[in-house]
Amino acid sequence: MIVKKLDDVLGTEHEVKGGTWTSRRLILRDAGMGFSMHDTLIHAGTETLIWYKNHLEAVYCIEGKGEIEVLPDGPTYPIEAGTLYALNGNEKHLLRAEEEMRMICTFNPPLTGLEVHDEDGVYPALTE
Ligand code: 9YT
Repeated sequence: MIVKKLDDVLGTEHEVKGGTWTSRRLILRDAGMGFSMHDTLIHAGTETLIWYKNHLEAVYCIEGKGEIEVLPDGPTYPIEAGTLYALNGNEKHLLRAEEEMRMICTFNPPLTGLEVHDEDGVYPALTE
């Protein structure tokens, strides 16, 4: 059994900063759970291009406000505390934060820990 607090991750290599977000990675691949789980901040006033070609991601907003625009043609959905979105079709999207958004993100397959987006908003596929 794993018991962890957000404080255990802050200031470690598992507090990963992207240009527009900070991801506090709580459960990673080495936990053997089959998914990873992150407590992620999307910074206010930002727009992030994301395209998880190699992962499925579900995101549950617990604080803040923004929107997600599915590319290339929409739709655009508002996001607030209590909104979940699940990218079950590897959708390319733009994530905008009007206020700082705090999101609980789960990835399948799990991230190993240190991934940041490439220029297309992609995390690499795992190679053994
Ligand atoms: C919602 C989202 O995908 N934000 C980017 C960061 C990512 N979720 C992560 O690595 O925690």
